[in-house]
Amino acid sequence: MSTLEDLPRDAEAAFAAVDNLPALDQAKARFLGKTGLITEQMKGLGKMDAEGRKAAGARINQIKDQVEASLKARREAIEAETLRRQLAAEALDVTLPGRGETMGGLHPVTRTLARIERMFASMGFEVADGPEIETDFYNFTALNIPDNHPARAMHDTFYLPGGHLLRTHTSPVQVHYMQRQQPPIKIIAPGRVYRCDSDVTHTPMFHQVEGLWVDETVSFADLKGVLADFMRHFFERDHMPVRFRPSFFPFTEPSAEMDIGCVICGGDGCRVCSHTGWLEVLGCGMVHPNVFGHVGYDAEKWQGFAFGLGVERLAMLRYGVDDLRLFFENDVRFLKQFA
Ligand code: 2NL
Repeated sequence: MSTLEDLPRDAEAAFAAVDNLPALDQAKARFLGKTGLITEQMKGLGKMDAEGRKAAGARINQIKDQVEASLKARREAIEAETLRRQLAAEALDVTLPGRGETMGGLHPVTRTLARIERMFASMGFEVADGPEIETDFYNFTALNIPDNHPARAMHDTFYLPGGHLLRTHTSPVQVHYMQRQQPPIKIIAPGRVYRCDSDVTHTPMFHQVEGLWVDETVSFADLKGVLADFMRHFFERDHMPVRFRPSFFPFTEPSAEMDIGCVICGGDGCRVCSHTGWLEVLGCGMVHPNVFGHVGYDAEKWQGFAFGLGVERLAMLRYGVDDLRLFFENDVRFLKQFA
């Protein structure tokens, strides 16, 4: 048990032994608390006579002041040290070199879309757009696609509640346009389209550009000229073999598929062209009279051609990308090669 005169030294030693505020508070309680050593000394005063009590009381108060002073000094030292440590831990070296910025770039599909739009714009086509959520009429009926056509089947089309669907091609944009505007018209409709189909060569969302030129004398010869010119410019070739094979679409008659000489092997035959020397690049044809009927055009007066092409497919051929899925993974190591 410490005597009164030992208390200042004992307290100072106890305060010096701790290095944080909660531990300091505990040490303080041992000396200055309700059951602490100083308070203990105060209680002893009751047993003294008046004279002794006055002297001893004064001495205890002096000692208490000393203990409180050393407590205050220690508290300030701990607070200063805590602040110093925090500042040291949070220190920033503003002279270190910065992390630097890397320049972003347009997605290869976006670049290909822009290139296609620019080329058709230079041939006098206006760019049209419209909603991705459509009705059965605009996506199918107006395009002469009969009720029982397999393209309407559940497995191809994403149906939404309330009789709506996600457009499976951008033709509905052209149907809306024809309803609003009498010929002559010369438009392309680029955009996202959706099909309930997903494997190595199909993604549920992809990009399409459709085109439509309607006037009094637009012919299949115009179709061939416009599309062959487009492919030559798109692939930057002076010489580009093209051919048109008969095909079928409900919305065109006659219909054709267009092939170009393989841009990978130059026509010699390779994996990309399945050793045929040819690449299928789009579908096209003369607009079916029933389509004109659905939008209120006089099919006796107007004729025109239409086509539809897949943007990812053209991007793959132009950039030599062999896997469609790379366009949708958005791996920066892939994307930065197009910056
Ligand atoms: C393909 C085939 C094609 C059309 C799309 C079209 C649009 C209207 C009227 C008539 Cl409004 N036709 N579009 C015509 C022929 C083919 O796309 O294989 N696309 C990837």
